[in-house]
Amino acid sequence: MGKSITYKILEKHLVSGELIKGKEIGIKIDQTLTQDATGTMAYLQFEAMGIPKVKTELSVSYVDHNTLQQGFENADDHRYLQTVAAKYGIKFSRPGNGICHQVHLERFGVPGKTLVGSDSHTPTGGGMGMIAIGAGGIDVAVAMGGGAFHLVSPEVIKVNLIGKLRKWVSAKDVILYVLSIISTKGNVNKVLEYSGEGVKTLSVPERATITNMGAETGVTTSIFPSDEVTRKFLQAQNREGVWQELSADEDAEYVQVIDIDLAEVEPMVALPHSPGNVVKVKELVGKKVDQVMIGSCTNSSLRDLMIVGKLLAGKKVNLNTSLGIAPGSRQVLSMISKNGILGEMLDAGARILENTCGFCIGNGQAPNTNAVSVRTNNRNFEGRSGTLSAGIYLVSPETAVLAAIAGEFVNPLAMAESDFPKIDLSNSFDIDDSMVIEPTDNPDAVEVFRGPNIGEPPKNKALSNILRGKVGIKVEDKITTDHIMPAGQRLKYRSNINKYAEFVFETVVPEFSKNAASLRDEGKGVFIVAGESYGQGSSREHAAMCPMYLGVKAVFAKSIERIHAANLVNFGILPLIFVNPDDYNKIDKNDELDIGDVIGGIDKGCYIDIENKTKNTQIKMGYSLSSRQKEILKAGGLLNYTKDVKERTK
Ligand code: MIC
Ligand code: SF4
Repeated sequence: MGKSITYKILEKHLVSGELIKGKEIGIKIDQTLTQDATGTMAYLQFEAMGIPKVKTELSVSYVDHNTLQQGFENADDHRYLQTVAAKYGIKFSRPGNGICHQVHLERFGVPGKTLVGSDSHTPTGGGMGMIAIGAGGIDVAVAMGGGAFHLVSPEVIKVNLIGKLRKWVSAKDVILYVLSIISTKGNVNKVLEYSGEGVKTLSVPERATITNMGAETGVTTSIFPSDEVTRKFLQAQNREGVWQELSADEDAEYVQVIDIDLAEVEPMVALPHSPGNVVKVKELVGKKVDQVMIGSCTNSSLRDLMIVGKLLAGKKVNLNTSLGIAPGSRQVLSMISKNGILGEMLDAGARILENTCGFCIGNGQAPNTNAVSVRTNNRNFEGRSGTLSAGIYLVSPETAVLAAIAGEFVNPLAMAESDFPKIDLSNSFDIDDSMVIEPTDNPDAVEVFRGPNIGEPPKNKALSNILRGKVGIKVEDKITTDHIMPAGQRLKYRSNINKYAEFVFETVVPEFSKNAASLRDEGKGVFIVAGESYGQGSSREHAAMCPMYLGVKAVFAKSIERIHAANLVNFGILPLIFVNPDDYNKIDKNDELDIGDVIGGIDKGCYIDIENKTKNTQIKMGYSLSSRQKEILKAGGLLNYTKDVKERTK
């Protein structure tokens, strides 16, 4: 049996375990990336490991999430990140250089290499044939220290692309279409591998739009072959030397094949409040639009902004609609400023925003009450935009810009084919890496800057054999990490766990944090009860770290998403799954629970019994943990475990 691209790369990087579907493996990581909102904790944890210099081929620290700098906190974090990068051998991409995934694709990605990033959209790199995986900051810290990254050997789904997209339909519509087929649930430990003759009709940034938003399906990652198109992209970035061809064997093994005829794909839109609520744009034609935001790591490449600018040329933004545009990188911004496209945008009445995550993470541009906000980013979770009552609609740049001009949804396919702009994506990009600071040759001379916003990573104790406590919260299906640990205005506390923990479940049950902290102070455990797909969305380990700090000991859910489940283990919280999903109905908020012989339960097999003292019932919980994860849990988290291993191997 032949091999998929995924398995070829994994095999080359395998350092532990067997590459057999469903089994845990450890792989060597060539590159890492962090962004500022997750990076501060990742580097604090890296420092705590006591390793003098990163051991990867390349590690880059980006600042792109928190750049509003209201108050001293963000700027303090940036200084910390800059100095820690200089000291430990990490490149530092300064605020203003662009969004991590876009810049990494342009300047650092290498086909065939492995990348882990402390951001769930790290799979953007799959657009150029990398195995690029999002993870919690501490997993990235371990990888920087030369440790393996652990994952379950995935099931690979082939997405066979046939034909060519019509004019007015673009990569975003393809990934929204994929989401309409496989949804946001049930795709844990899978990889989407694209293939077929349609692949060569898509440029690298278009492929990256598709792999980027693959994150919303819950797969481990998505990957495209590396071909002539990839070579040309790298050549235009003056990096042709790192190119290598990558393709799957003819008879490669896949668990499923999804055929997509690109010529049949229509403009799609994800309705509020989930990227999986996908319908065709034509169903919304005429719906009034209050705000349009174009940008984010999904759709902010030169290609996307050139199309947007050309469509705006000579037109005006509708008077009842606000249009904001945030280019993805300084390279894109600089190029559109030189070729006149930026001027077209301004003349049309667009508001030009900084080339960062910005609106995508709720950092500014909150829409009006009950707004219809049409955006090109990848997530439309309730409240993430900063306005709880607003509905966010995720679309392609083409659909977005037409809505901004008309003030309502327009079906791009109703436009004449000949009106679709012709763009020249010249063969070379403007290259200027002067906003990437190289690490120093003299690390001893660097003093790491720690402003008052930089706290210590919280510590946990080894797991107790008996857990007693109360259910602190009971939530339903599809609770995202944005529900657990809000970003937006709260982002600036990412480096200060003590403070940030005050906002756990802020938009769901505002008093959760206070109540949990009092239970913790009384010496009682706190439990979370959840439905399906708990912890969807971002990789933010704060959604595990802050609950741990508040005394959360276990999550009982119908299912838990991959990155969040790994983060829970990394912070010593038991991720338990209802063996019988109906048992979800047998536990309520404030119920007193007892779990006896936890350690025995973990060691023995795959079940733990919990006793609901309030209802006088027993519930069977299951788990799927590797032996390594069991040891991490027993140690009280990955930091303790890593220290223990270091001690033992001294
Ligand atoms: C997101 O898109 O949700 C984020 C903000 O980029 C997160 C990371 C974070 O919470 O800092 C992600 O995708 O992992
Ligand atoms: Fe930034 Fe949004 Fe991309 Fe997350 S999804 S990295 S917040 S642009």
